[in-house]
Amino acid sequence: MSLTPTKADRFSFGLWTIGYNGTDPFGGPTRPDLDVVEAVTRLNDLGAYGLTFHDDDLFAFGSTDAERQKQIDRLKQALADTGVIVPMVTTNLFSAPVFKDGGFTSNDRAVRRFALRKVLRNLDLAAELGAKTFVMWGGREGAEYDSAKDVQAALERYREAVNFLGDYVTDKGYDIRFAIEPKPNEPRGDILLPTLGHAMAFIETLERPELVGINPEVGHEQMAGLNFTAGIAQALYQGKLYHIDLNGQRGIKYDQDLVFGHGDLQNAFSLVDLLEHGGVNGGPAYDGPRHFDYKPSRTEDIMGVWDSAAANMRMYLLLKERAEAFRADPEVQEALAAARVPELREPTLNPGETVEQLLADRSSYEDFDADAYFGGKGFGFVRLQQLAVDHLMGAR
Ligand code: DIG
Ligand code: MN
Ligand code: MN
Repeated sequence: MSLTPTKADRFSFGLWTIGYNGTDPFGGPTRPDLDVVEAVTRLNDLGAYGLTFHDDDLFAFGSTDAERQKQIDRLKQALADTGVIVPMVTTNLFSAPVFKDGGFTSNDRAVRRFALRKVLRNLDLAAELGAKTFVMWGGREGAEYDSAKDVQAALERYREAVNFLGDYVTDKGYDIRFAIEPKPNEPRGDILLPTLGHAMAFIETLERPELVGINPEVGHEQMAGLNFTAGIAQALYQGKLYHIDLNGQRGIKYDQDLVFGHGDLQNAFSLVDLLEHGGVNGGPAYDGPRHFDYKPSRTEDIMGVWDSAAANMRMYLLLKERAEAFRADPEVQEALAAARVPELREPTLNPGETVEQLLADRSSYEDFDADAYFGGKGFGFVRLQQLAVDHLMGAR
């Protein structure tokens, strides 16, 4: 298996990631701004297939129509020159001061209407560029103080906005689906729809739930102390994994946006194993972009930026190679069987079994020897885990 990224791997990057100039809450930029043409050119050279962006990444907030169009035209030319595509577009409803209390759920109704207009315009651009996914990360939708935000009303405003946007893309005939990106906090003290579970529950309240999925980010679920791979498994189970933000996070702290795999490496391994082998007959479970939403560390120079972009793709391909070997290992298959992992796919009830039939089956209860589990045969999960770590470390 090759470790050289190709467009067939569907690796994509946010313009805001490689373009991150190092500014953080405690210090200014450590790198100059990155031009979009340079970004597309270099990503293409590295083997990436896609570039994603917020409107404000491509042209500054408040740009004139002429300034906006110039940047769009430059991007289009760079895409034509390289074959790089735009799989996803998203809107910045979090940087400008006007959004200091959010966009769709600002207490200020005029701001909410302004946010809707900004998104409508960006949806037209997304359609023009052929993007199939429109991400909505509500980074500023939330509060620091419980009394300051009527969360029930905020959810209703968010629902109103997403229903309206769903009507818009449907009426325009755009081939676009929405993906809500959860995050528990930062920059707001608490962000609305903080985890993928909250987001998936919310989607079920919408007029067109089939138009809306989720764009979970590794570090965001892990900031909430959750297992990202398990969350992705539920998103897949519910058919709601419309996009994914890959990066790294080392524990419950501020959003680190590290290179993919540079945080919880074992969970990165199980995630790639799930994406690549969690589908029918052990095939891929997800066929969308492998999108990196990370920040090249503030300590790096521009060479470090491109090294970090390459590192994301290398990490994915290395983990994909290890997962391949893990699944092909006869001893792993034997350990999986001993741990009865495949048995979980067997329905608990017999086909069409009724309550009466279950009650009549004495082996299910009356004759079932629960005591035999004390001191009895274990599941061998630790041996299985060591086999996984052996493969992860290239020891097999
Ligand atoms: C942060 O994790 C968010 C924003 O960067 C963007 O709106 C979204 C797109 O992936 N991720
Ligand atoms: Mn993040
Ligand atoms: Mn993200």
